[in-house]
Amino acid sequence: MSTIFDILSKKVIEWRKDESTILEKGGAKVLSEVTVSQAFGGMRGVRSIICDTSRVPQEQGLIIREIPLKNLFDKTPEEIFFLLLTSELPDAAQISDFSSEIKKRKNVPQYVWDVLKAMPKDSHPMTMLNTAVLVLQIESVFAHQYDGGMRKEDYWKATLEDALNIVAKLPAIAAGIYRLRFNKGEIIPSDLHMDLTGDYVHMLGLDENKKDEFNELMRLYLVAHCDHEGGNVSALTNLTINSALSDLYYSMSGGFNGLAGPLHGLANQECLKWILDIMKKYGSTPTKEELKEVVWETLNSGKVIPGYGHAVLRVTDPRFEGFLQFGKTHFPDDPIFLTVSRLFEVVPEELKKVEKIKNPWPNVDAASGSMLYYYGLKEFSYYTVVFAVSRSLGLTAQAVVNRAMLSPIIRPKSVTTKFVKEFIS
Ligand code: CMX
Repeated sequence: MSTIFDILSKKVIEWRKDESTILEKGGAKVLSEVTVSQAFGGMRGVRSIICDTSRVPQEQGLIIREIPLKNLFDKTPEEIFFLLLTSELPDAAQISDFSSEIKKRKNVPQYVWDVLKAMPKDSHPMTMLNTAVLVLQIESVFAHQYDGGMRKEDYWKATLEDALNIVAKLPAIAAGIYRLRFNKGEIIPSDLHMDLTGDYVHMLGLDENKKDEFNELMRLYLVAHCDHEGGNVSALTNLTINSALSDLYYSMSGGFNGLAGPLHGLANQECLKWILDIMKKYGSTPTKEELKEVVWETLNSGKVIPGYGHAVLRVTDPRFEGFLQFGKTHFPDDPIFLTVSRLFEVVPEELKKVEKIKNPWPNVDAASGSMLYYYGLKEFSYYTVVFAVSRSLGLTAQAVVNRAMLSPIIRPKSVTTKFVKEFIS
């Protein structure tokens, strides 16, 4: 039976051939031009990165290896990881083999727990996660083999080793952080027989009540956040660091630091906080009129409406739609969920009135936090960690693919403001 290494070995040959042909035929074609506004404006819309794991058309949202996310909502994180890496969904034998490959790599060394336990008690859970990943760098197969003089053609194999190890260990690390940081008692050891979702839920150790439903939510959560093309902050950071031949532990820790920002992955924490504050102010689920009032209060105080807007999307995020549907199915009358749904009826119409906002529609973070809250995961500073566990699938897969394609160091050119002044005159 093929292992993931055998499957990718064949794919890599095809992919490299494909790239040679593209460069031969069209290497000189212009893919994008950069205006002065784009250079000052965070390079928005500049097409200058190749990412094959997923794409995000602005009118559709996430498409993973040419399959729209909404057609993948019933998959497991393992299946999605296989898809991201290989471009194909696994058959029964392949997923069984791939899942075993992950299961045998779950063990987290004791020194990781020692470092986490030594951190300040009020450390942000994302700081703990990024530290744990960085501390694990000593395990990097890539770093060791690179020191031993590995051939460039084989870089991807060592990167895949690191990728599998990181993805396998992250649920245990993330769950351990939850228990340490929020005084939940002893760290619960990983069950080597469980899949990624089941084991993560098991190690979080939340109330047994509705465990199956929570398991189902976590599976959806880990699938929905897995990847979002190559230009977002965490992906670009990860790829840039990785392109210096820093190993995946260095680059993932860096990418996660970006994910920790309030305009990126931290928005789910901010969003739920905002919703709970609103509910506190109005006593329960506010009316549409009250929500309108809050939206303008927030905007007029110079703050963003968390969970709304997107740098790329111009429609409702399909990930938001997935969570909305989950809430409607499992807890339609929950007051927090009702507030989330009602905000969806109110916010876009109000944001449309603000000319500068390009996308008034909700992104994934507008709903995801409220789902976790419902099942008893109430510490919202932890939510970005769950996001990171999921995003590790895409970040690691992107790095493996880039190494397979022998991608060079990322090094765009910067110019000074003085240069631009002279250039435009
Ligand atoms: N509320 C208020 N103002 C908003 C807004 C929102 N939800 N979304 C955009 N704007 C503002 C921007 O801050 C910007 O204002 P300035 O020119 O004064 O700086 C202006 O509208 C134009 O922004 P844009 O081109 O529409 O959006 P950007 O690509 O610059 O930013 C994003 C995208 C996500 C950072 C922004 O929409 C935002 O801050 N949203 C709220 C935070 C959030 O939900 N982030 C999660 C994104 C998903 C993720 O990456 O995880």
